Amino acid sequence: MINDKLTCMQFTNAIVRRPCRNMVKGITTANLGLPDYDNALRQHDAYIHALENSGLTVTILEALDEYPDSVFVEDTAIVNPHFAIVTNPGSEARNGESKEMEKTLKEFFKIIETISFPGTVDGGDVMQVGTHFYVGLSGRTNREGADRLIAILGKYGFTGSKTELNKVLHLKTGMSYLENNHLLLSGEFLEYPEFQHFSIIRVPPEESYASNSLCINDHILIPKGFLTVKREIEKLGHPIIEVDTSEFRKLDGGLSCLSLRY
Ligand code: CIR
Repeated sequence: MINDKLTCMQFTNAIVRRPCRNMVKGITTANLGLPDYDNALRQHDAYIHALENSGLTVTILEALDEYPDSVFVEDTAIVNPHFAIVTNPGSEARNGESKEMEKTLKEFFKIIETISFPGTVDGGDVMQVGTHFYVGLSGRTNREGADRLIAILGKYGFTGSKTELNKVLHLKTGMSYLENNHLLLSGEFLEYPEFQHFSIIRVPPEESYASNSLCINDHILIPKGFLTVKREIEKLGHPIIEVDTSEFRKLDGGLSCLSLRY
């Protein structure tokens, strides 16, 4: 399933959902003020262009006002070219989002698996590295959900392991796999033994938001305005696309949260 010669994860498709007006009611710990809806729409347009410029065909779903956080589609499913796993998001306010996403996934995937109670999983806690998946145990993803996810992945020849996190929202809030063994890593995760075999790009605390970046088809998307991280990633030699996600940051959301890629 995985081609060793590839340098970045090769994807052909992405699914995004337009931000809704109610996004101002989204869950947040950020203390950065309320998002500006019109600016969020402009930033979302630019995000879609960045995905397209990385070679993806993007399916754009309509806004869902009943779910203020529904722009963060990554949490609703785990997808790859062969199958989709509909998650069971751990926050009550967001739990129905995955049912909405399932309707779309049925159009694109023949095989759909699901995580259900008592298990909860947010896709932001799931990081793929080749045929292995790191699954964060967080305030959103519980042990039952992670075990169920790893069992499902096992049916398709993938492995999984669990990592407890204490300080950040999701596993990928603090790390991104940039292929070829490069791991962008920050905060509490820097000393975790399970990540020490990677070639670690240390993210300084003041740029921790940029730990959530995206490697797509030889391009690396990074959030705009994080110069140290940008300089380090430039050394990998991939074209970099900077994307301004400041309105989504106000809701604890980063680059990966805004799409499903497969
Ligand atoms: C939430 O708290 O669920 C949203 N405000 C942010 C979700 C960000 N998603 C992600 O990191 N995958």
